[in-house]
Amino acid sequence: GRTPVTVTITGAGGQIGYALLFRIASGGMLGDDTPVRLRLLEIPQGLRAAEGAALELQDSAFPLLAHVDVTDDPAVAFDGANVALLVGARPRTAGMERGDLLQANGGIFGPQGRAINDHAADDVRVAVVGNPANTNALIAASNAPDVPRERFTALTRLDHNRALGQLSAALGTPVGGIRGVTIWGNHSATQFPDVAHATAGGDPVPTVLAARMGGTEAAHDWLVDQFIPRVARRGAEIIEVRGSSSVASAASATIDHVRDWVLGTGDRGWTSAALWSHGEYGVAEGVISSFPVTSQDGTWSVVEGLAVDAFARERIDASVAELVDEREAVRSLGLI
Ligand code: NAX
Repeated sequence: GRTPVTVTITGAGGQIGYALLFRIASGGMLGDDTPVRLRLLEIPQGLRAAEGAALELQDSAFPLLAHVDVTDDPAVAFDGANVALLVGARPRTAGMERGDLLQANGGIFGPQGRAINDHAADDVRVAVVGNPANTNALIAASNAPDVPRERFTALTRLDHNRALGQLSAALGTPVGGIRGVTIWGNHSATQFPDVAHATAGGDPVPTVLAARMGGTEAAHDWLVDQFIPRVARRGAEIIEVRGSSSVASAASATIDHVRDWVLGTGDRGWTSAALWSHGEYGVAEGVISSFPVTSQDGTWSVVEGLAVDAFARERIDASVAELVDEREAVRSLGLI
């Protein structure tokens, strides 16, 4: 058979880890013909939970699952990693300032970036899920000088999927019939879910919205007052309704992100992912910001040439300004 692909999952003993592992092991991420070897990284207090998940993986008898290792040593966890899913992070607790949060996460993502640099496979692809995801990805990338910057990404696919879900419900179009949605900027409340170039069932979404809502102004109001905040604050809504944060949808989005990255987006149009900026669309260089992206042969590319109107410009700039701010903060803390 084929050589197994090594997938490292940090925070594997946590909630998202638990939802991710079984989908990866059943072939949902890398395909039905690709065996996987899982390496689960936890901190000492999370090891038992990860070990328990490993027992259940064994009990699931997945034909594609070649091996599972559980460790609290990043050097072991990232050894030979082809795919690294950085899920474990330090959550913000009551009274914690942003500087404290970034400092604590720098203590995680700096060493993990170095371990990836020193131990991962040459083709390693990294997806950061743990928040603040974009800046954690920047810290990891900055601590891995031998790994191409393009291999460090942060997840905005959950935001993208949330936008698809909201549009689908508003328009009565199945999600599969909607294309050309973009999440720009940071995975935070400043993100900009953009439907200016989207189509539903082949029709331009702005036109369809205007027809349904009684004019372009009403459609714009719906976007500003309902759609954008609902998508950007969906995480809080899930906590309120479910009594716990997004887990299965976050794991599902992580699977989508890696599957599209490795296997390609094909003819399904673009999706969203946060990538190292080279200045595309006027986004500051050297922050990890969400863009419209396609993937081919294992490489993401930013979709070029989309028109950005004044409204979009303002929203993109505001979210990028937050990323630049976070970068300044981690720079002044000596984390990058
Ligand atoms: P949990 O608290 O259930 O799990 C996190 C796990 O990470 C814990 O088991 C903990 O022991 C472990 N961990 C902490 N530091 C570690 C380290 N240095 N090395 C290895 N493991 C470590 O959180 P969960 O619900 O799984 O969420 C994980 C992260 O995803 C959080 O940071 C959360 O904010 C983030 N999210 C990101 C989303 C996105 O779209 N980018 C959406 C969902 C989620 O909110």
